[in-house]
Amino acid sequence: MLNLQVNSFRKKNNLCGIWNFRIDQEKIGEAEKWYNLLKPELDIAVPGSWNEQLEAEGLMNYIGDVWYQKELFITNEFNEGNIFLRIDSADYSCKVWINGEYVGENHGGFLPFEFDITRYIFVNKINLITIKVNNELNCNTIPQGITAEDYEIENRIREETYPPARFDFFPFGGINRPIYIYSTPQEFIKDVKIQTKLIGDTSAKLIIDTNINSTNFDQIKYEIIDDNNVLEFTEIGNTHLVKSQLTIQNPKLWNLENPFLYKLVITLLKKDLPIDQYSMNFGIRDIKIEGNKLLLNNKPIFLRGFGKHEDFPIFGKGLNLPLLVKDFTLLKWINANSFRTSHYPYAEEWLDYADKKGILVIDEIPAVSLDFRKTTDQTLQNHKNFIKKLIDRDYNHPCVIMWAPGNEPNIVGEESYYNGSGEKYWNEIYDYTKSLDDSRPITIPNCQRAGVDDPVFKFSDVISLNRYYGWYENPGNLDTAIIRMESEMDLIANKYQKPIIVTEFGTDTVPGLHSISDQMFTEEYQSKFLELYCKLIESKSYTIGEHVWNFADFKTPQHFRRVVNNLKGVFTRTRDPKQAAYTLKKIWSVSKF
Ligand code: GCB
Repeated sequence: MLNLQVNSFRKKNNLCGIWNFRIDQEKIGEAEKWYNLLKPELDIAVPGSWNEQLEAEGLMNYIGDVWYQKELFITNEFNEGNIFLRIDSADYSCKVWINGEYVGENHGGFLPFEFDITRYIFVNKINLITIKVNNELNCNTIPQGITAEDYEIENRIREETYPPARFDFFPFGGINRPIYIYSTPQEFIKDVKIQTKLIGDTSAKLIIDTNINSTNFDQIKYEIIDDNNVLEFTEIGNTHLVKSQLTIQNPKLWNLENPFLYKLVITLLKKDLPIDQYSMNFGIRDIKIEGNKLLLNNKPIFLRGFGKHEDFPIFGKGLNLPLLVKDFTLLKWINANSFRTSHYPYAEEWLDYADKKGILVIDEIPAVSLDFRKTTDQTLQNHKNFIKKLIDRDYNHPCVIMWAPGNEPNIVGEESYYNGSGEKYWNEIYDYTKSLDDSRPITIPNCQRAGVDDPVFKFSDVISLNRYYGWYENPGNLDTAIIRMESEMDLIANKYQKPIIVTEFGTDTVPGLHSISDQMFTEEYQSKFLELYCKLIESKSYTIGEHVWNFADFKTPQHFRRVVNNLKGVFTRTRDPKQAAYTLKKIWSVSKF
């Protein structure tokens, strides 16, 4: 799915701003046709989650339906071609009406979707756009949901959170990423996929697949631009899918020190005249596993960084560009080279920026803590759909070096998971992901509770371990923690003979709390814990990375083990450094290779 852009053929209207807003706790909005006139009670900023923004209106923990409405004047510029409504994410499902007419719906948060609204829009007039958003989850959705009743039926009273969630991040609801109306010409470039492959040291093969909505064009022109040169070639048109191949000699590679991006400009031509154009950046780089090593452009690389979250006070999960810039400066400051989009795809702006700044990304989908007592055929289907949409959006990003089609399955320790059902499930997910992209390794982080026989090990090219010895296990006892961590890592490395990343390790830390002995929650404890873990992980020849949990404190559902936030951040929720930030900065200033 292509990013939006404005040029002489394509227009775009940004609908971000203040929208009319109404809560629909009784779910009566559709019967009462609120899409004709909302009678708004409140306002809401888009992008942004409703929870903290409208806390004073009682929405902090709200799960259910809400309605957004906005009037928009559509200018004459949109008179020709196709008009689309694009929502970069509405968490977790939504329905759309334009001028009172039902347009469509989308299920699944965290990724963009769009509707062709050409026939619903009045040009040169005011149009009424209505969006109903719902943030309920169930056992078929990705992520899976849970209710207060489920906790009781399953006798998991002490595990109950409010709002109920199967995961340890706040279930922020709302239109969390931008909304646009955009237009394309009648005949337009729908999608572009660029595969790059290094051949020896001196050339790279490029395969460009361009998808066009029509066959009514004669030629398609490609220009590949680097700093000083333009490589141009043309293909004959009249097919929906144009496949092109070429070789670039002495390519400028995308790497961490110099994340070089080429520019590709594609122009559709009819009778020698341009009828549409799309330009995009791409990088040439190679990522592969060889033995125990992760190789970027044939050179070993060791991942140092974090699991993150999209989370900030008041914004919730709303796209927050100043925060994005700040976080990348902090990643560079602390000498990190990578992060994981735990536990869902982030706004594409994060990937664009990682491409630009030379930061590597493990791209994850929200199949977090799947409960195998509850998965259904529908869960599997939704899971696959999610993977497809993720790869459709993110395939062209050089920063994305690995797919994580899940995180910590079977955290509840269900026995039947090991009788073949878990294996069958992950086998399908693995094969499906590979069928969409076999150029990137796959990893599915394992939790300690799922143990060393977790079938995800078999279906991961790289083993990812989330471990908390010294926190949830052996609290306060770092000596024992490190001994147990080492023996488990050695065992798994021996058993599976695959490289390992420790994708989570960390301690909750209250900034300003200090102690001269090993006391949980103090800054010294977090700092020492991370130092010991990094030392251990980096001493093993089978490891290829360490991702601290977490980059910054983040809001969680309410539970007695959380003080509003998960405090495992190395930075606070508002990005002040804890002592551990300086410790990591120092450790990571020394190159691993
Ligand atoms: C985990 C989860 C993560 C939690 C973390 C914790 O294993 O993957 O979502 O936030 O542990 O802090 O408990």
